[in-house]
Amino acid sequence: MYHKKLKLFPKDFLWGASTSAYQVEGGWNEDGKGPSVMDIGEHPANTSDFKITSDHYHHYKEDVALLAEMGFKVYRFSIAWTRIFPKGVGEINKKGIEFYNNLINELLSHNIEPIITMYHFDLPQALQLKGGWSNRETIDAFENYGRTLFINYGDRVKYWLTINEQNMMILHGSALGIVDSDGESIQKKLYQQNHHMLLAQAKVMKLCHVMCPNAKIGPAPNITSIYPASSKPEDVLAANNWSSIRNWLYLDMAVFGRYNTVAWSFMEEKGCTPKIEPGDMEVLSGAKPDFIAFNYYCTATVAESENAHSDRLSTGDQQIGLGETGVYLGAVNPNLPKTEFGWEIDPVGFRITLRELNERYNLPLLVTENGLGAFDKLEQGNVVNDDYRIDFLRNHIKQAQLAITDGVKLIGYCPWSAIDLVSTHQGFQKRYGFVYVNRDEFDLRDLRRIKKKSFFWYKNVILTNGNNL
Ligand code: BGP
Repeated sequence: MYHKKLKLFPKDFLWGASTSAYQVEGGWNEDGKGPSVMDIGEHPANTSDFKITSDHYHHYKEDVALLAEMGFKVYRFSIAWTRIFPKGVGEINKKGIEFYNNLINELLSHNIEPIITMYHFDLPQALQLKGGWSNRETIDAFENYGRTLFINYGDRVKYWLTINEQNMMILHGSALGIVDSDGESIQKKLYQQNHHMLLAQAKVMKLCHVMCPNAKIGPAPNITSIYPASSKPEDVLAANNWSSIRNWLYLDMAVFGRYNTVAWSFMEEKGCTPKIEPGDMEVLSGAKPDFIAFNYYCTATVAESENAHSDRLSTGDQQIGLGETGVYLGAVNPNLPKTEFGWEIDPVGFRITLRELNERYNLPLLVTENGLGAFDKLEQGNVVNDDYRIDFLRNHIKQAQLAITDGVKLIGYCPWSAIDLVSTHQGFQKRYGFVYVNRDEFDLRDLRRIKKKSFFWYKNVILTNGNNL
């Protein structure tokens, strides 16, 4: 739909950007922090580990000052569960509590509201050794951890996110360190873990509403519209299948407290329906999010699964789905360009996704990730000319404004990432930040912070409340 006049971004729009603890903090075993599955998981060859990353743990004041200089209204970061509870449960680590107290206070002193992700892939290794999310005790451990966060930070934090990209942990668990194969069908195990994570999420949402009545809490999955590869009804059906399994399984439960029917029939078909204990469905339907946060990188295009598709992709990750026999087959969208790392670029798909979420759930929406990973180059004179990133973000923000004009209740935009950090699978060379961190894959150099061209551009976007792109 074309609009003669665009609506403006709301006056209190939450401009900011995102990071996650294991990708940005470093200090992986300092001040009593315990190991997480990300700290000790395997890394693809030739990529950095997560031990030092951008060393934000020691640079947080300088980093917050840079975010403030850009005019951030919010900063989305995650708390490392293992800084608070080194073993996931048990004794609280005071130094961990102190670090996030300092970070939150530093942000507030610069008028930046914290948006906290409680759990971003980094499950405590001690819990993993006891079965991780397969063990129902992890649900209680998460609730206990959530309670501790609300007690310690609930007086100052207004926005909470439960679990980052639960759907990606289930669909790509092996890449995110949460799966260990011990003979049982991996898929069955994963959907049982999914059920437990959904319960854990419902419990902390409820707890948050009781303990912090002025705060808001929501889930943070990776959501994208799914296109059929052609107008063939079978392809449209495949897109519908994949959308239910990839997107709505997670959000229908968070919002409506019930399993999505197509996703459930998929689990039945695969023999991987979770065991539901008495009382579980009451817990799941007894909690409601205040908003939906979601990460958007690009859309997906799929065909009917029986068709051998010549453009079938050879690798799978958060954005690239390979396929599932009898359900869908990943396809290339010939209308979209790609990033240097092979992810399609689809700003219009961002508007479509925003509309779809709005129509389905009628809740405020918060974008918690969106961005371009690239091989940035530090040029002479401390300059990084990341015009490609500016183009990417500009085109997405334009579509966000169109979605707002369409009637979508979008409350904020936090692209990935505030500063450079280690990518989930592709090391430090895949950079996303507004701030360049001077290190390479293995040589830590001086970890100096350098403002990229996009830093100055985004500062002006925020200053003009999105009017000057
Ligand atoms: C999301 C994760 C982030 C981040 C981002 C970019 O799935 O929530 O943690 O890693 O993707 O992905 P990558 O680092 O693989 O480029």
